[in-house]
Amino acid sequence: MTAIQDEIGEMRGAGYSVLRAHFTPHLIDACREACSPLFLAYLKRHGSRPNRGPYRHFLPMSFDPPCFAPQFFFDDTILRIVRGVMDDRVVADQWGCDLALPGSEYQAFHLDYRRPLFAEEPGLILPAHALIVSFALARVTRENGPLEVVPGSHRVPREEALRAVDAGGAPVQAVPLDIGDVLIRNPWVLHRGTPNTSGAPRPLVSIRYVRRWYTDDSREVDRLPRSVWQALTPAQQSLMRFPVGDR
Ligand SMILES: O=C(O)CCC(=O)C(=O)O
Repeated sequence: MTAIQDEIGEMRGAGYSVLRAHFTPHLIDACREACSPLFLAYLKRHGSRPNRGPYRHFLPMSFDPPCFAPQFFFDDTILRIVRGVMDDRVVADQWGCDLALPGSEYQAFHLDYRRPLFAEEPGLILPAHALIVSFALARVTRENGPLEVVPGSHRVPREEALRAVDAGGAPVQAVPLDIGDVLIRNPWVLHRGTPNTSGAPRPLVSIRYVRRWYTDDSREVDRLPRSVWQALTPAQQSLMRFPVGDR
């Protein structure tokens, strides 16, 4: 089995996988330096209205380089895994950041979807039609709130998986991340944010890839500047489902 097939196997079984030291630190450093002032400006405007629970914000990421880098979206290994789990026609449709601020607490375990694909069969277990690819702009340790996941819970009806977690009968795994590590996860894996007891925000950036037939605009996205769009190859453009701006 190749390494890619191993990762695809992990995604099918556990529902998540971490590629260690995958992105070069200078890409992450450049992203963090450019985004930090934008995060501060966002918090100035919206800080009193957290949208993911107390002291937690999900905000759209800028597509202005170097917040945006093509390497984040078009990485060959990541795309081979994402396409291997779903199919060759996937598109990216979300680019955002979960900012867990000091003071944030445990979230309830949850899945990341608003509506089941088939409302009449909410417990139906289906192959993945979305995957979330995340990387952190600061090391994620026990102190600043790693994501916790319940491996394999995407293969169990949600109510049953939640009952098992409540009863302490399901394994819960914290996912600390170093700079450059990439977490790929099925959003149907039960997960929660954990408390940030450090003195600094914990930014976790995410790209969502979905099967081309799936649409859902539940999360705000920024416009892709026209100049950035025009610099992409046709193959890259066909992977991007984002509004393109005028400039
Ligand atoms: O930021 C985190 O650690 C988790 C956030 C999350 O899962 C959510 O808000 O849905």
